[in-house]
Amino acid sequence: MQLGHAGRDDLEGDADLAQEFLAPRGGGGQDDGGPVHVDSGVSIGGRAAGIESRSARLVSGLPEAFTLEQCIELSNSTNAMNLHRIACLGFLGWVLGWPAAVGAADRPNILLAIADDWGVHAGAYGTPWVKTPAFDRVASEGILFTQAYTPNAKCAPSRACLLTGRNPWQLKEAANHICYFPAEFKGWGEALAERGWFVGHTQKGWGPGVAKDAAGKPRQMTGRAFNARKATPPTRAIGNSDYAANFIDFLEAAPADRPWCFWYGSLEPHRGYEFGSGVARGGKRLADIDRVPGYWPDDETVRHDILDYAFEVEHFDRHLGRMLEALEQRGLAENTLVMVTSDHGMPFPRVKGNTYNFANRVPFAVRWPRGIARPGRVVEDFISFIDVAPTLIQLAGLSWAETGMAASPGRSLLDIFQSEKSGQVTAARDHVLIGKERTDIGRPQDGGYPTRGLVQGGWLYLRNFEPTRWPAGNPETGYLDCDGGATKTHILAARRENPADPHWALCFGKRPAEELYDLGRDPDCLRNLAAVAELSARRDALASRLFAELKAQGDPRMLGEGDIFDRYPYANESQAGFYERFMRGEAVKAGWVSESDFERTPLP
Ligand SMILES: [Ca+2]
Repeated sequence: MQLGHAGRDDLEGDADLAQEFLAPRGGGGQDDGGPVHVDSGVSIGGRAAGIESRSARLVSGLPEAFTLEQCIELSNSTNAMNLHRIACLGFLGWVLGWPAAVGAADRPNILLAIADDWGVHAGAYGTPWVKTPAFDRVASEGILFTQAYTPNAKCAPSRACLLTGRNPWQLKEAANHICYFPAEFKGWGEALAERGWFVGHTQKGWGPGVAKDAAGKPRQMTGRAFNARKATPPTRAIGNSDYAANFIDFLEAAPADRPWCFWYGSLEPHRGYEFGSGVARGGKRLADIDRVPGYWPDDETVRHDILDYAFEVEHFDRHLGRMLEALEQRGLAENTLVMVTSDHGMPFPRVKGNTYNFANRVPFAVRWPRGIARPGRVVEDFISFIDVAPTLIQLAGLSWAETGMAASPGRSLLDIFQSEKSGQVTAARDHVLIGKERTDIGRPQDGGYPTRGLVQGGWLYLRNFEPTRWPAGNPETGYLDCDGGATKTHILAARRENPADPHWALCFGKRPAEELYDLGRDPDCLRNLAAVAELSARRDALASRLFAELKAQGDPRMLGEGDIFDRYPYANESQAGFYERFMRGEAVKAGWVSESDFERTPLP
């Protein structure tokens, strides 16, 4: 069959754009050129061995990680009292501005592995059709989070939230995909480098988009690039970067007397895929798939597409496994924080670029032998990408003020690392905010599809601010807000046969201003309950909380100034104004969708 993706092939003739904007495999992200409800099978392995010694090291290494209340509580406890006293003295010293007792050698190194477009599919989450031994190992030797979210399910804005600790509506231009990143927002990669950390990355850092400082110089948001090592890829659709070898080059270059931070930004499982590779090369079977989400047809084409995605996830995981080995061989595993996640859900219709359960929820596991109490825990707290920056800044022994980073509404995860509890550790972490603006072009005047949402208590509430617009982009311009691929091609073809096709309506059709889903009964978010009278009080309570928090965070959408997000320029000038240019007959290129994605006439 004709493969839907045009990504890599089209990009080859346009290397600069490929590098800078479309994050192809084997190319680089911007920096080079410059969320469970676990559906099944989560195993909770209790591993209590070595807790005491770990606690001791943790306490001596990170006194500032305790709150004052914790210190009082801890110093009253009889367990390891002296150690806690030391910790609390350290904390008080930190509060009072005493010189930090933590030497550079005591700070953990940081390895952040971020896959591109990987949903919550891993052995540790009970997924039977993908093998992720490295991720599962990080989880079993650390903490597996079941309710981790990105605030925005598209590459550039998601990564912007991860780096800055701010929500997309607090990031001006950086709320949008392919933007000019505002010089005023610093990320932790830059903050750590300024404080003497050795910071580097391989492949995709922040992006796609353009990030320059106030003087016009390209920014190194994830440090220096390490991309020299190449390897033969397992399919023709996977890039040739040897991520793990690049990490080893980074380790060799890292000065022994400085802590380091490495960003492993794989280009998998971003599209395109080699159709059928999951079966042909990965040894998978279509019957391995336990469940196809209700918004896609369950047939061979879609199952192949899912397994091809799985095969690419495994490529990411293999390199992660080699990186874990490299840490062990160098005696670095004990004091390295390994954090593994993805920028958002899979690159399939109604997932990437959307605001549903499987769009914003991401895989998330953290290992740090010296700093995580009772490893092997599964934690159900709601955490967000905006919590990562406060976590890493605290681990680095820095105060937020001295980083020069704009204020973050996120909360450091250190309390969860240090707790011995599983399940819900911190009661206040009971919800997350999500939202989007322009996650791609393809609508008149380069308009976005503005949405805000709240996940709490098993419910997802969404407010769509421009419901007359097309969520996945206009049909006549190829639904550009949805990457081309076998499942997309398949669903679009089905609507041409049957205009009432339910999958098309769910994935590409217009949506009402309000949506409400019962995530426990309906994790696929198929039945919108916003108009159910019996649920109106719940709906309104969720909306009130959402809007109150957004207002407190200065969201322009709450202040009647939301249109500003549509006015920010699209950073790829060759594609800006795509809708108008295409409609007047100009041959505008869009390598991430297929020719057949373009409807011949506008749809009502
Ligand atoms: Ca991505």
